[in-house]
Amino acid sequence: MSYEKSKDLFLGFDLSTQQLKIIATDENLEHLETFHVEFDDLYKEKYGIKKGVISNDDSGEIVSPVAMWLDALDHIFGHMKEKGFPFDKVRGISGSGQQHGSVYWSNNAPTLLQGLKADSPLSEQLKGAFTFENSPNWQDHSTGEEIKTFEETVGGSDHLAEITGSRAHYRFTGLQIRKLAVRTNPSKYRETYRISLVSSFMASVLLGKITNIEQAEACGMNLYDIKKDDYDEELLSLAAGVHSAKDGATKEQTEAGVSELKKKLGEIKPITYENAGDISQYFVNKYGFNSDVKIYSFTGDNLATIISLPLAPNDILTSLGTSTTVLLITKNYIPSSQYHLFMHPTMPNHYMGMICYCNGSLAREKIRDSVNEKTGVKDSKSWDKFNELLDSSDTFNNELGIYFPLGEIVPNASAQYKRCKLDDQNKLINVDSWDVEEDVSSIVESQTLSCRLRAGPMISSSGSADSTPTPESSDSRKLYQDLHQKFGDLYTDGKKQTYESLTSRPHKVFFVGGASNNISIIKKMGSILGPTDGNYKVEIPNACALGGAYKASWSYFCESETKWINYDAYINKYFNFKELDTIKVKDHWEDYFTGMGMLAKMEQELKHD
Ligand code: ADP
Ligand code: XUL
Repeated sequence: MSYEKSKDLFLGFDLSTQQLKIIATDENLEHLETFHVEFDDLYKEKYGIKKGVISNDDSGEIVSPVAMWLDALDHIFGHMKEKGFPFDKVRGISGSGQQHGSVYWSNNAPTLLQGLKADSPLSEQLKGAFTFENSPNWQDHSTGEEIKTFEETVGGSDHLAEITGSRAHYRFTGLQIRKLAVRTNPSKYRETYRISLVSSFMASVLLGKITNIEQAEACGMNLYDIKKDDYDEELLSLAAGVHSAKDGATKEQTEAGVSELKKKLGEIKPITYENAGDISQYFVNKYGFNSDVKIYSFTGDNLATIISLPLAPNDILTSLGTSTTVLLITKNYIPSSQYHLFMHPTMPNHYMGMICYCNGSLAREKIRDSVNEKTGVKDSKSWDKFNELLDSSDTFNNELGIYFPLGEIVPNASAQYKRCKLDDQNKLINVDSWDVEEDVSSIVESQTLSCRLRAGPMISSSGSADSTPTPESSDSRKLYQDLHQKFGDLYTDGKKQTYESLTSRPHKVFFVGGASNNISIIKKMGSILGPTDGNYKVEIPNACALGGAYKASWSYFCESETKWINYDAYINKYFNFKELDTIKVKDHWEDYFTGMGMLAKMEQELKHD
């Protein structure tokens, strides 16, 4: 790789569960080279990990060794140096970390970080810098008790979501902190000087000083009041184990415990392009960075993914991996216990909605397998027959199925199948089974309609004070009235759907992930979601690292201009649009109003555990 033509380089980090990745981009957002370290390849024995983590099946505890991340950082920079990487051209660094994980610094950390010497590895010099040697991982399931405590205390999951953007989840940092502070190691918790998230931990190491948690990432803790732009004191008291009712703490103990935890977490400053400082001399001396390389705040991996694309408000990114994750940008703060809202990492007053489904590709594979078996397709993994059937199913035929081979998160329901037809009186009739061929279109339709029902409130203009209302067209008014006549009021996850939420269309829809290679599937999905400005398929194998590099170069650009440049304007200017594949789709948005009504009603009849 030759860097001769590049003037300025930017590095984007991705510290994920199984690897550390770094992408180098130039001043034109050109992606130049990727470097990575697989943790299992190098550290299986040294740290006793498997797939990057140490798991305890009995307790559900899953952690990652912090020292391993330090080793990985030295290793990857060492490898880049061996390959002659021009560190002296790097101007800025940002990146992302797996969300929710936390790192616990000791009192010695500031001195140790400041005094790092180039002649020995980070992990050795920072041995005494942590109170806990492991970081709770996002896959951890050991905090069931804390979920109950958090939700009960604030009056339920929906109320917790109102405050923090999400209901309580095992992996969320506040719950993990409470587990350590109350159940597993109160004295080490008390000894802890500062707490970082995985993202701010990596930024801190690069800076040689502990830096703040970034505001968008802070929303993954169940501690931060998004509307107030500040910590919620009652939730902090829970995390610190000093809640009056739950922990029997006196007023003084609560106040002291809350203020102690606030100090440990540090202040959360509003989203900014401003740097957090210059790179530590350790990296200057050891690898040849210039002393004035700027370190910009690191964010969460999903948050970094949305900034790797020219995503504007009301655009949807549909990630069709093993599970389906829908990320969207919205101005509307409409929280729900069924999905997550985070602040947007580069657009003030915007949010990222994240809907995580459990039943995605695997549920579709089951239908594919049945179709292949029934029709005698030899290659059982072939999608050809499935696609042929999907392509020939043109519009909605008043039949819909729900396919949950695994328990589902959205909506919260146990593993089950449900198939319904709509009769002439618009009544739902349960059907035990139908030809498996029917399931092909039905599964793609119901998965997409679920997303449309949930994205609707977030992309509609009704929830936002300063956006222009959707022009009320007589067509959409009529569609809404017909729907209402058939089904009455519709509710999704306990919230009433409105005219705006049911009739708002997304702006653009982007498809990524394994199943986005299946054009028949994404065409069907696109035709139902009905974006006004097109459907696109994108290959972004290193999205979160790339998002980090773009964030670094955008921040550097804003700093050099000494003013805020809108992130989407910046990305649009430099983004290589050739990387987007436009998918031509027949628009069936209107035909699926009845489908929305059916799905909303069917979801209300689902079984729960
Ligand atoms: P991960 O969640 O591990 O990142 P990927 O993004 O690689 O996964 O997606 C894997 C899933 O993509 C598989 O479960 C598979 O069903 C689905 N997939 C891959 N290719 C196709 C295809 N041509 N048609 C439909 N599904 C596909
Ligand atoms: C998001 C989450 C995961 C991790 C993966 O809430 O827990 O997507 O961020 O690294």
